[in-house]
Amino acid sequence: MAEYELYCFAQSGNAYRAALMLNLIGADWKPVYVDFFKGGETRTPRYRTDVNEMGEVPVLVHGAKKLSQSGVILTYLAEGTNKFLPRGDDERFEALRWIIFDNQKVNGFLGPYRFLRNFARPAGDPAVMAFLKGRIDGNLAIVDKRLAKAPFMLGALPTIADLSLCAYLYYPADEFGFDIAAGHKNIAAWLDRIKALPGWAHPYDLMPGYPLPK
Ligand SMILES: N[C@@H](CCC(=O)N[C@@H](CS)C(=O)NCC(=O)O)C(=O)O
Repeated sequence: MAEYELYCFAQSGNAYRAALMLNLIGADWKPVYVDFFKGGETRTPRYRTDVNEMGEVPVLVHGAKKLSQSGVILTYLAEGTNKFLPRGDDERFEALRWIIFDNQKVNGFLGPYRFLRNFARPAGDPAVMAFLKGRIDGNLAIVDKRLAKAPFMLGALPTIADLSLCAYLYYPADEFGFDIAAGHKNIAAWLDRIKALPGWAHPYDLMPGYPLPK
């Protein structure tokens, strides 16, 4: 049995944060496929009782511990392995600040936008899509500006703040209908830097469930 198990599916950027971290730290891990699209597994009473009362992926199982919320999982892995760990109190709070901003305002809007565009039937209402797109553009610009100062979010080295923020940005541009990297040059260079780290893999290669059956 692998040391870590991660409940996930390929299309989930939220789960990708944890899967990427596990791969980058060279952990002994295996994915546990969650049938979100066809089976609605996260909404079943069994999932909510046995796996996660919040009805979400990712969920990390490590021995007797079962953790959800990607920010918590990233923190747990960083503290347990000393990798991608923010150093000292100032960096720790700074990482938390960006992880919360990301969850609410960057990938917190990108995830639903991509879902409504690609997977929801009927697809998202145009007014809702326009609202989300406006928020996404504004918030990506904030991240891009920050990345003009240093190679990674907190400075010279990558931390869990970077692994959180990149969650949806490696998915194909046509799933969003706009090219994030093309519009934000500092984000594009930063994505290349993360991609160059040993152990990096694309979400569709790292987690099960791609492509979706017709
Ligand atoms: N803030 C959470 C978000 C998790 C989340 O929304 N996961 C989605 C998949 S991308 C999910 O499981 N949704 C299930 C549902 O809404 O029923 C995290 O970072 O882990």
